[in-house]
Amino acid sequence: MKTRAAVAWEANKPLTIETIEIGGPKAGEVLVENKATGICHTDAYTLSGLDSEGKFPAVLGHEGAGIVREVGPGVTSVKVGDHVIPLYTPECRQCKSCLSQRTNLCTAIRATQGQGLMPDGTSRFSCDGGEIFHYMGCSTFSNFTVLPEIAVAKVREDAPFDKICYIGCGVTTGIGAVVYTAKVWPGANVVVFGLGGIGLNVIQGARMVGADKIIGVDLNPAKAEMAKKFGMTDFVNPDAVGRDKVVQAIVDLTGGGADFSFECIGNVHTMRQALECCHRGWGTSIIIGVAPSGTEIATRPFQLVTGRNWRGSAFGGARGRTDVPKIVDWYMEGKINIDDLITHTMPLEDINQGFDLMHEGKSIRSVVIY
Ligand code: NAD
Ligand code: AHE
Ligand code: ZN
Repeated sequence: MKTRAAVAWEANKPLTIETIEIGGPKAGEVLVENKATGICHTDAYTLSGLDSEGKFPAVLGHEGAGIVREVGPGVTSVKVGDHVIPLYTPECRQCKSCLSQRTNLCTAIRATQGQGLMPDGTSRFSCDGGEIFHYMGCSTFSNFTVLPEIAVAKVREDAPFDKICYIGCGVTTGIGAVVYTAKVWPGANVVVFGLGGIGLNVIQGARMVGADKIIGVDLNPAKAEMAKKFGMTDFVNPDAVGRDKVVQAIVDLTGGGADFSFECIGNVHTMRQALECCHRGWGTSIIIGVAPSGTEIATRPFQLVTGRNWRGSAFGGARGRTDVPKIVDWYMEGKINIDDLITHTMPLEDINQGFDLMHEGKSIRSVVIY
């Protein structure tokens, strides 16, 4: 069948809207009609050409929500008409990682996903006979997409697509990093580097679990207002305190260092600051930001010898099929705020404006509505 999609033909070029071919679902797969998709900084990262797994041409997008329109042979966990959120971190419940209960990083289809292909090693997208790659197993910048059933979370049907699509990445990544990865305790001091679509969700997660000080760090002072609304208690502008004095400013504010810090930028220099502003003996820094391939992090090993912990978090440590429906419930019950973070909506034709707004620092989340 045919579908409308925004295609990334090559790195650093605007997406173009095309009518492309999409093959139907094979065994264990489903065809999903996307109703909405957010634009995450990771889409921009891959489009920039800095992603070692970035393949072109591709249909990008990994923050969607939609309806199952067709199921392939053997599909048992969802049916036609179900509302779903595509998962770039699937949950097969059978691989070593899923069974370990120690990680959300399911390995069932990771190898082919990283190559822009479905689990059988083929692409289902093509245009004028030429192959187009999938992206992060989701390709939500296409109106219709094909996914393995282990890569969709079935969600309640009264939840609005144009809001819950954000749970497909940003909301879950930020809140999950607090709740599932770091397990921030009530009364903890928390520092958040980067007050964008991810960092603001870390902030609301920290407030939700009862953190004491929630310190935000961003070069763009315009981000402070929204951050305060979501629970930020103190703001550090690196240009105001001096870029080499950010660590000291946080140590002073917290009376010795943060219990937890979260890097939500994707910059190896701020990753170092995020570690070094943590409290001696126990402070834990969580890397969420995705840094350009080829870059490396550095610190004095003494920082770790003296008890600071350096960790990372993908998709907030959430197990997609298990945890995503619960996060949708949190939203529907008013426990988390998504609406105010979606600052812009647009039709697919205007998707490049969403990228422009992100680069200009004018949006938190842009959502494309099909
Ligand atoms: P965003 O563009 O919305 O926000 C980034 C923020 O960082 C902006 O407010 C910007 O002003 C600020 N910033 C940039 N450079 C800075 C610096 N040197 N010092 C202080 N602030 C600075 O991006 P986002 O969608 O929130 O994504 C943030 C990062 O998280 C990206 O690297 C993205 O790829 C990554 N990410 C990771 C995961 C994961 O599972 N680990 C999931 C989603 C996104
Ligand atoms: N392909 C990139 C890695 C990008 C990356 O780290 N992705 C995160 C999700 S970002 C969502 O916005 C992730 O889940 N990582 C775990 C995984 O298995 O990919 C690169 O740099 O090579
Ligand atoms: Zn993302």
